[in-house]
Amino acid sequence: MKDWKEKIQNAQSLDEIERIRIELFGKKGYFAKEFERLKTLPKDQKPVVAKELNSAKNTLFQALQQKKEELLAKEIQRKLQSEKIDVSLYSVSGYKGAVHPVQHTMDKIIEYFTALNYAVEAGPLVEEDFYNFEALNLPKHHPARDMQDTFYFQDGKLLRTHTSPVQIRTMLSHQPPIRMISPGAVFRRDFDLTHTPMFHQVEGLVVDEAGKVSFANLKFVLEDFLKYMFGDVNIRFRPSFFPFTEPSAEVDISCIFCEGEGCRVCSYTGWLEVLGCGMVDPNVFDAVGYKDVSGYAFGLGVERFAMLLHRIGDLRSLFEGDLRLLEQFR
Ligand code: 2NL
Repeated sequence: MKDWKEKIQNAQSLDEIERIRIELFGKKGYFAKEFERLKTLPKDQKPVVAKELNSAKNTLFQALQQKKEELLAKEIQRKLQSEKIDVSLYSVSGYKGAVHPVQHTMDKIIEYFTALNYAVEAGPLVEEDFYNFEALNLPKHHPARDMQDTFYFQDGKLLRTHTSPVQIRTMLSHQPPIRMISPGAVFRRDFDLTHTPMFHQVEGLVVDEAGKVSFANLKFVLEDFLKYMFGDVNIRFRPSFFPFTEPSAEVDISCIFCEGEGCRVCSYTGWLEVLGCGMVDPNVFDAVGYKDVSGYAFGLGVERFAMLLHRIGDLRSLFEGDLRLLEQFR
């Protein structure tokens, strides 16, 4: 009994414990033999020895169990130590991430306007006709709707064709003054060399009491913005038309590839069109219930800005996810 206890105490491994268990409690083990021997004893001795045997069996079984748990805990500690991984270590190889040129361009645009205290607003990609068209002075069956071929859902909802619905939603939930931009993805049924069905826009809107916001304010901000984006370029405003602004203008910068000399990129005009803008049409203010206000708005395509800034020749290369392009922007 004492020998067995010592043997258990001195066990070094779970394997050893298992061997002792078989020696003690196995079919041909110590206790099996002792209980067999019990049968040969005189009748009066049997109960006494049986009691001793049972008590020894219980004691040793508990000692074995305790030692087993002790060794198991040690084994777990040893495994935790040997399999420890330092997740804070730097990896030795592999690709570093990079900001995609479209996101990088959008970030730079957002940075300019947030510095001027413009709020950055977002809205749903799946829109309703009212916010995307109706409120923007684009009534149903108006030919101008064809300008932006739209993805429709069967229930009449649509993928927004511009981020203007974000401005409409903001005007409906806030009172002027408003000073905001809405960057985000937009969708049009258009896919060729210079168009992708998804692209990104940043639109801007400023509204205040009537007379407080002028075309001159708009011109100053956009000229300053374009110099921030493109450096020392010449800028011109050309009269244009949008259903949601009146008057409207398109904005050109002098070609950054030929500096206005004329090249393939600017179609030998010396100018690149980069923006649309204007004073918000009174019909838009009527649609959102604004009275006695004036405001300006503008919109731009982020992919076009990214291509000019990073001198990327083919629009589609922005969407292919080719690491050879992306690696150049690390
Ligand atoms: C372009 C032209 C533009 C706007 C977008 C706008 C929004 C509201 C009211 C009035 Cl809620 N206007 N947005 C105005 C002028 C031009 O975008 O060529 N974008 C690529």
